Amino acid sequence: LTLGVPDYEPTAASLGTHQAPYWFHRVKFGIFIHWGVYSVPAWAPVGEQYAEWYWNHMQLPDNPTYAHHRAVYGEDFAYDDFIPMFRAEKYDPRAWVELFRDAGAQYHVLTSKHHEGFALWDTRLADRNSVRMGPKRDLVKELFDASKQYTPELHRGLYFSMPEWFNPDNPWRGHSPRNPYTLEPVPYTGYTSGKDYVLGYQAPQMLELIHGYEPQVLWCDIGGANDSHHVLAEYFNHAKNRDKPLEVAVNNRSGIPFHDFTTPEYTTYENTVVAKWESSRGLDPFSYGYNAATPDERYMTTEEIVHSLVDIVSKNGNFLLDIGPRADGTIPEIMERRLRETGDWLKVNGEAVYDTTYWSRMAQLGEDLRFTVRQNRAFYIHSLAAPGAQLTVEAAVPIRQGDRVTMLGYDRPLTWRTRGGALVIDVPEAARRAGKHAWVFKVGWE
Ligand code: FUL
Repeated sequence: LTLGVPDYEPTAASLGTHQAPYWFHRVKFGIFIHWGVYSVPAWAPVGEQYAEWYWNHMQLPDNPTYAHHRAVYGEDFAYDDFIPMFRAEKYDPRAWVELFRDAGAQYHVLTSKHHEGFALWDTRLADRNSVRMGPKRDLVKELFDASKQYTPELHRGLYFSMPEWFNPDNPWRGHSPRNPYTLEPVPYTGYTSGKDYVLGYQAPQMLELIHGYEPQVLWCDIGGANDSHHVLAEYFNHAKNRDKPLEVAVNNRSGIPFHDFTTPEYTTYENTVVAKWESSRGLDPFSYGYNAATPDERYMTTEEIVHSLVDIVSKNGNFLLDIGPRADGTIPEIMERRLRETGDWLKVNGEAVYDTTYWSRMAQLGEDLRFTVRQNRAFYIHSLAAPGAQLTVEAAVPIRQGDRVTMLGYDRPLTWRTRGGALVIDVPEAARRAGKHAWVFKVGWE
């Protein structure tokens, strides 16, 4: 009798048998972290451009970052002159993961390497990494170690940019970073063809992460030239054949048609999408990396975060909410506050979020209502607006005589009736005042 599951092979048919693991369906809320050399200048036109694209933007004369860079640092200041200023001297990975947990998140995804090519781990493949330069620390390892030790219930993922901006085969060849003096592309690893880049550098780096750090999510970016059939087969086999098997998920940006989940960016889907998906965005109005120019009042409010989370989860998505730490490793106060406030809401209402599924009949909603379901146990109605004295739900809510209706965060059962096809719930003033951001009504089937 053989119970072994056969190994994955580097073919479309074999990879196609892999799916997002069950935990990835259950978790719903993760924290994305964009941190790198770009966290030093930390600048972009507010609400318009991604600050983590600084190196690219500073070389385009029509881009406001070009003028900003010259004014603040001077025209002789190259992007890599920021590296010694990226010191992470106040980086406290334990404080980070405990904050993520307190925010009610159940996974985190750190940029192991963004398009700038600066690795936050101890890669053998390039000197431009955080162990040899800048912080002189393995930032990825420290985060994973802290997470395993202090928040073992969290799942750990890594972002990885497939093409760096110098890669000859990358999709933005025309916008590759240039030496600011000669305007030549910057070939700092010495690869001159895309094939050498992929086989000699990109794939080996991904394997370093897979074997050395064991991310449970591999969040690839941009695609382009790749060896992803082999890399992902190895990823899945490594996870499966480990002493204590890991369940892992890969997104849809590894450059091949295979994926476990899709990734709408600064947007979500209009309706339920049954294949697993995850929407990401920054707390910043339009940046993943820290933009020091963004005033606090432009950040997402806690209400917007809660509404996004509820909307996404009700349509079968996960919400990967991004923060941009400063170059010293501190998390800006406004970001920390927003995460803690989100955690406060989830402490009361999390049972209507975690481990739920979408309602198959969610179509034709009003603006303000969303629904989630806990298998065989409960049906949840999320009101994104403060309810009046009665909440009327014009949908065929699965409720029977004798079912109990409650509001999360309010301890007394609520009276209800059906009128026509609608469910009408009486909402006492005290219940309305007990809630905020989204009021969650529970139809208990137990
Ligand atoms: C995009 C990148 O270009 C952004 O900088 C960011 O990392 C986002 C999550 O993916 O494609």
